[in-house]
Amino acid sequence: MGTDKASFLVVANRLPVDRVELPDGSVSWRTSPGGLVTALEPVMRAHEGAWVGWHGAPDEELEPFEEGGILLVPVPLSEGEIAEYYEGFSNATLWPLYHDVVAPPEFHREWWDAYVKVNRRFAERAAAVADEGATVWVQDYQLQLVPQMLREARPDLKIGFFLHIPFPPTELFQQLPWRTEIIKGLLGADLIGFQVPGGAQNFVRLVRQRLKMETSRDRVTLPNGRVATARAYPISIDAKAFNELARRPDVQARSAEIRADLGNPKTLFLGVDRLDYTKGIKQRIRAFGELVAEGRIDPEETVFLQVATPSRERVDQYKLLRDEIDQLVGRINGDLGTIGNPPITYLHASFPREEMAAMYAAADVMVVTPLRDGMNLVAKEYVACRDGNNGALVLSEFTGAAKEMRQAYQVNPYDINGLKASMELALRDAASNKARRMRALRKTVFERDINRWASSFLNDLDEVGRARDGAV
Ligand code: ADQ
Repeated sequence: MGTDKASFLVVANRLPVDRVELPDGSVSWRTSPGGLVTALEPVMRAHEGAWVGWHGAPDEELEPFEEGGILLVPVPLSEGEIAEYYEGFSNATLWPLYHDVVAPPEFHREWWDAYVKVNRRFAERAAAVADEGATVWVQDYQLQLVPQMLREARPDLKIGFFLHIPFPPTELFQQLPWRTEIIKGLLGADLIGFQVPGGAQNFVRLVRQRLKMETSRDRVTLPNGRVATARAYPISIDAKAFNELARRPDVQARSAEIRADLGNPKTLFLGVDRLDYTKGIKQRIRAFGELVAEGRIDPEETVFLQVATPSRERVDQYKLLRDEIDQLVGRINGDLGTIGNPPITYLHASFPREEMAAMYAAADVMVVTPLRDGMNLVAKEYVACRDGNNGALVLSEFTGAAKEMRQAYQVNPYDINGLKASMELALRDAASNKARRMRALRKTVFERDINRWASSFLNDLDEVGRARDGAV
């Protein structure tokens, strides 16, 4: 990589690598297999790309290093900053506020101060690494001030921002004591991407109402004449790769083994989530429990497998949720199970992609019931793995994915009776109906994959950036 400057940069809270210790005791890094990394890898390679982010350990300064053709630029975070910037402001203020306040957001001035300080550090690192005229793509709610900070330091850059979580209705956003600073932070970008058109519209409306700036459809004209554009780019997955994974003989064999281990039920319901209060896990488990209790589902024939990845375990709301789900599952299994036949199998663990694909391939009904979700990739992963056009997707209308996945069995997860009815329909619907729905869903997921997401954002960024420079 001859130079320590890059012409394409991603700035995200986390670097896309995890530290691994090798048998000889030396330390190495392994790329974490997220969709974002896969999608951006070709762009990274073609442009001598760099990724700026925290490497995952507190109180540690690391020099930039190269891994898999990408220059990784670690940003240090102290123990206190992790508590205040990450667990605090990002995950206990912004996360609940942006997800319809399904948990009460906490507002603390010290958390905000840490958020500003850490955002500045990310912006400084990015400014130091970016080549003249480089493209910088800032990711997500942890770094909403970075676009403006970067713009001030480096007006030559093309700056894009993508928000992976919902942008809230203006009435909720207004609760934030630092609402003006956040909007101004985002407006530092040339292109601000959201998961759904409603998010972009909410943002533009806020700019007009609060900052009295001139707006026209998806464009905002700042007082200095610069234009920032706000548009929707629904994120997706590498559908082809998921499909191929699910078809692999070893994954198929594992899929059969999972069903056998669950007692070869006639029907397997599946839930897969990060353990988060936005995901509606309690609602779906309660609905399933009631269906069993009322005799509408026979637990001898039908079982529910729920897997939840441990997440944000030091944030209070997440500890509480974990206990509540443990209790709920325990109560249902205690009341309704028989020896060797618990209606619900619950695993609090993270699994490799192969295992996820095997579970998706095994499941007859996938239940995705968030109370609010920016997109929800699990719904798309399930569909990508249903090679035989069988299976059914129950999907909350409050996910970004619901906007594209119209043929899912859509539900309002707050309406437990409605949810029960839809779960039952997904179980009993005619095979021909399920196949028709699944075919349509698969078409959408394969056409609009992660590569299309990345290239449409980056093409638009290029275009709005060139328009700014007066080149078009
Ligand atoms: P998340 O809230 O994390 O993402 P989601 O989009 O569903 O939600 O992605 C979860 C990912 O984690 C999926 O790829 C899934 O396979 C994986 N996963 C879940 N449980 C797992 C387990 N037990 N073991 C291993 N892997 C597991 C945020 C937003 C979403 C948005 C994405 C991408 O909240 O709305 O879709 O970013 O923008």
